[in-house]
Amino acid sequence: MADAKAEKRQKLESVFPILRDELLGYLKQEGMSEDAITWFQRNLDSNVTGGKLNRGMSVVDSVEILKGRKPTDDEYFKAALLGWGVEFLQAYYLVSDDMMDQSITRRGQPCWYRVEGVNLLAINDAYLLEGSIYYLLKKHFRSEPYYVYLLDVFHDTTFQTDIGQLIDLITAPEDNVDLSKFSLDQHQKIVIFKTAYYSFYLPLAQKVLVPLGEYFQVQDDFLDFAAPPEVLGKVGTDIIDNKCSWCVNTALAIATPAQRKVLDENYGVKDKAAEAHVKALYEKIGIRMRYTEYEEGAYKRIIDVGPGDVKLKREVFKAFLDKIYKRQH
Ligand code: DMA
Ligand code: MG
Ligand code: MG
Ligand code: MG
Repeated sequence: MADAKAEKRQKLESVFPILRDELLGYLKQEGMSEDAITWFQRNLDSNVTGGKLNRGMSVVDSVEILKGRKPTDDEYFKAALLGWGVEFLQAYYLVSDDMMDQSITRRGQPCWYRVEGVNLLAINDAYLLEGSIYYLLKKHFRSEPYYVYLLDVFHDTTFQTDIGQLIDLITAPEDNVDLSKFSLDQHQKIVIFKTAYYSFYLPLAQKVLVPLGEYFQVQDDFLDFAAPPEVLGKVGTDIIDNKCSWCVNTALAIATPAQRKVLDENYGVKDKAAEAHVKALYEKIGIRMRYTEYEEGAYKRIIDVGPGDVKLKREVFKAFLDKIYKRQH
């Protein structure tokens, strides 16, 4: 089972160099300098690869399950390309998200904008990652009847994610901590828009996958607090950054007035000691146990409502869910 998964992953990974070379080929064809080509290649290699590839794999798995048979080579390539399209979109968001969140590491490496010589060029590198999606879609799908639909779904989820990032950032400005802006309802809106659409709706384009995406971002919020950086591949910054995270909203929902005071005084404060106070409070309210309860509840809820009335095979749904249930990073 583990081997089959590794094999599937390798197969998908082997498509990446093809796509990368097509993109680099375009720059070559346009007479761009070696410097430009090398820069773009480094951008692609550093930011698109090295992740868990969950989103990309989900696209390929879904195509296979929905077809009910092994895809032909051409079908596989197209599915893999779309999977990589989602990974490119993810890369685009991670590069910009890390700048806005002032994060330090990503996937066990320094964030791209912190790499020597990159800095604010990372903004343009993010745009290049986004533009790459549409170059590849056009190249391979232009004459398909569903081409416009593909463009739509990528554009729509991009816009939704932009809105999610907006509400994430303005709900939790780093220089103005105001926990009265937080609530589990506001948090739900943020996670659905900033994560669920592009991570789960986009790979399969089924509305029912949004709750799954919501659950996934709650995991991301919890792991930011709970997972060791060496396992997570990034150092959590949510407390220091004043993020509207599942953890703080869960704490706010049950805090005594004294605990609320601790949060007001320490949340979003750029100081390790303040962060430690918040973490201690999380432990005190039993956040780990609450998270476990949330996670088990989410799994049951998702499995129950999942396939039912929608024309989506239970198997597709479960394949998604099992990729992330109880994940540690
Ligand atoms: C994730 O938000 C959303 C996007 C669009 C990348 P986040 O800042 O919590 O992500 P991470 O924890 O990976 O920085
Ligand atoms: Mg972030
Ligand atoms: Mg963010
Ligand atoms: Mg996070």
